[in-house]
Amino acid sequence: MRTKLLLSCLVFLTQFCVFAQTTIVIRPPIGAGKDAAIRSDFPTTNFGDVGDFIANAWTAGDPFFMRTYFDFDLSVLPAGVLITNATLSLYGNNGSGHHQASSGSNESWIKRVTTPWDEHTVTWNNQPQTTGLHAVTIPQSSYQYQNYPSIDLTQLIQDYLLNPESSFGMVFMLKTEQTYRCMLFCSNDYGDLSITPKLTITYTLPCNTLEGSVTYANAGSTPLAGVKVKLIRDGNVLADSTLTNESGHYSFTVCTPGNYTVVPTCTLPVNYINATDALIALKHFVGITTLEGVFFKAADVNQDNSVNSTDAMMILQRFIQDINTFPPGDWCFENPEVALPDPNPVVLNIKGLCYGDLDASRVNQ
Ligand SMILES: [Ca+2]
Ligand SMILES: [Ca+2]
Ligand SMILES: [Ca+2]
Repeated sequence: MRTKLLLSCLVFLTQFCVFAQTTIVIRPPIGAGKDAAIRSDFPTTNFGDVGDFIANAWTAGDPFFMRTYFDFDLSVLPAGVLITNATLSLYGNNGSGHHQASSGSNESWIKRVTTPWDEHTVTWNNQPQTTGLHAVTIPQSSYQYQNYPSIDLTQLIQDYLLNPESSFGMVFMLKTEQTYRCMLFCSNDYGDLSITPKLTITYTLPCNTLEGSVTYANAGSTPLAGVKVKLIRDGNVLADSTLTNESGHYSFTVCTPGNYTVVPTCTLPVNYINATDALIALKHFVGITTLEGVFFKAADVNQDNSVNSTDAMMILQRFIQDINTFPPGDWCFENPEVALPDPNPVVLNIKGLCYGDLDASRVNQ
């Protein structure tokens, strides 16, 4: 029983091991949002710039219907977010002759749109397709110009993010399109930004696993055990540190967004610096070979961002023990960078070399 309880707690903790909650409000400037009404008795006319955000069934001589397609730019959300809450706010439009309280219920739908549409070409005849999955009900209004400041779209927005290839905004339409029913709000084109449609989203991100191995840059990729690996956030914050295990493996759990750099530091003994290493530096200098990556870094023993005869000479001096250190120290590593959070586990394998050991002949002692 205790084990079971403990396991449940662990599952609970794992599920709730997430980045802190973030809330954003999406309300584009007037005219910069995406919404358009369509009307059945003007089946080829676009109403992309009207101030009405409308779902109705009315008459103008003959009966007609109106629906409103709309979308919010969700690209402002980081990839992989978990939506904890999404609220749509719609505000009553009293600048029009339409009425909400009318014959029969004006209860309406908000459904996800599954095919593309354009704000300035969508019409009744070419309106996109929708799905009823997790469709949201806007309940019947109690009075004219009623505001609906907290319509819960949490599940619908999560669907939207999980199915980007089939999510193109939403439609607002009456549940029963029967004459003299209407629900009317202000669109993004309405002249008062404070009552245009607004989407408020609260989200979290799962913590990231950041792991990899630290190995010597030789043919066998010899694991470097006991290497201290520091995790630096945004250039100067020491976020965490750990030691590599016998396989050279390291692992971090990261729950704070930021730009991370992995910085191994090593005090293992340096050996096998010899004339061959100096020759490799010289070959690079004269263009016979090209040193790249951590090999270039390890060859630049005086750390002046070039590899030349001065470096070759210093490597020789180290070989004959004329000097016993290089200006930047004994070890250099790749220092990979990654922006977190990332929806997937991040693997960063890191190569290291002793400064000067350009044929990677060092052996573990
Ligand atoms: Ca519009
Ligand atoms: Ca140099
Ligand atoms: Ca060597």
